[in-house]
Amino acid sequence: MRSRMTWACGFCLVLSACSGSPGGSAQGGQSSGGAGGTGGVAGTSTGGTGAGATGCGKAADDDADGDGWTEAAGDCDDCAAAVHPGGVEVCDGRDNDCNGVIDDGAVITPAGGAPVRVSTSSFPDAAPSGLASNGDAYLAAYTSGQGEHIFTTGLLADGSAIPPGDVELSVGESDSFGGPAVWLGDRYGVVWQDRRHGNYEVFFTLLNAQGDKRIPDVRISAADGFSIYPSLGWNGSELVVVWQDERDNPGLYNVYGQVMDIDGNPIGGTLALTSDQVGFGNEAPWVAVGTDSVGVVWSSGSTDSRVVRFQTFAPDLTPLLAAPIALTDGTTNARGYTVAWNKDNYVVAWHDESASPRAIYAAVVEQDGTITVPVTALSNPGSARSRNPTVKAFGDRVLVVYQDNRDGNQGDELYARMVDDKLSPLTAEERITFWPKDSTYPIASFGPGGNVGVLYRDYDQVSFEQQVHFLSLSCAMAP
Ligand SMILES: [Ca+2]
Ligand SMILES: [Ca+2]
Ligand SMILES: [Ca+2]
Ligand SMILES: [Ca+2]
Repeated sequence: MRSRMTWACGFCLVLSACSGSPGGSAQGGQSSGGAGGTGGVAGTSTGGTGAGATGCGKAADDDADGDGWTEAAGDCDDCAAAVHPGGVEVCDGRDNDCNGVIDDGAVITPAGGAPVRVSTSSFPDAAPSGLASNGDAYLAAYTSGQGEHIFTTGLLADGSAIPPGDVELSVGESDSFGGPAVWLGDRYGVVWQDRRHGNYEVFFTLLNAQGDKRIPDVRISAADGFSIYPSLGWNGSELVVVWQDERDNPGLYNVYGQVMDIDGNPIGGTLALTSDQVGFGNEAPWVAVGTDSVGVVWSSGSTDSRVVRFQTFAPDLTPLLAAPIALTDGTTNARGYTVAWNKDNYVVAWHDESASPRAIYAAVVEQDGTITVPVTALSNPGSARSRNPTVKAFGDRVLVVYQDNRDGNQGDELYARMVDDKLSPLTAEERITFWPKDSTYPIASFGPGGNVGVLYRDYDQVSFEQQVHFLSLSCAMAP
């Protein structure tokens, strides 16, 4: 028999009735390499899995994508021929001219199409965990049946499934919960947790665009107690996985991390990223990869009081700051946090369930820990509340998508807004879902044509089951 965790902050990411979610893990797929599509070069997608099979971007003096520029000469993405100094900026989720800004000046608006149901299994509920793109299509990952199974599926730009559709990622009925997916230039990487070994461990594998596993599952953690809530980052040559781990102290968590090569081979040991345990310990980390650093956000605290903590690390996960930064003061219930790298600094965002207003909040933090933009409300829910932000960074601005119940439409709807790199609004808050009942847990990814795909949970309008759906925000260059 399966057993299901019910303690304080168990798998609230898929159990909407549970209000104690630390949240971060419900927002997979924010590939921290920046643009979701940073590759997709023809001919590099069928490589093997041995060392050196990455296909592009391995040597600074190679011109792997054949665009005439090496990394050393300034090619900021040697996996994409449409990206190089002097390139023409087009809507593609990439920084074509290597000025540090993705899709300069482009306007992102709702595409207008109806949401597409993604989860097709027979389970009466499903929750999104990851969304990434190779520039031509998406890979979606989701958990079905509250941990019964994890599936992945390829999606076209409009959200329609690429045959064969759902492919099971999990192994048997092993209490499996999905995590983020990231495009690695010629393949997808995905992380998740399951308890095939008795208690939860973190796993990784590589998938092709159809969701087929290309290597056996890689076990990332091997420790007493639960290892859960993995997040995944990619810096163009190395992966970093972070998760919360119970190995040091039963019932109390620390954040752990592991650097890996593109094939899932460990580089260095598994490292504890936190040590000071308060309340439940350190939970539900989220990672983003910066130019010369790795940014990790997590929380510590108790059921109704949480501190959002942030720390930067060197690429080998050596701490860069003497101590983590506290972004909230512990008097409120801050949750649902995430982090993205925005050209020069980190944007950390979360929601607060007891602040006034109960809004989406964010701060801008430099690699050296300097907070250059203090905590700022990104939404204005009035007496309602906003939750679970997902952010996509463009370099000079940030798109934030979140859920909010201000409209009274039987629960939450998704909203989107663009803010600048100082967190000042560039657009109004715009509602992007309209079906009755809750629309929740958005995960955004750059996708084909620079559109921003959003994977989220909504009620199927026939069965009224909570299923994973997809909608698209379209990119248009300014005239
Ligand atoms: Ca090149
Ligand atoms: Ca290039
Ligand atoms: Ca640019
Ligand atoms: Ca572009």
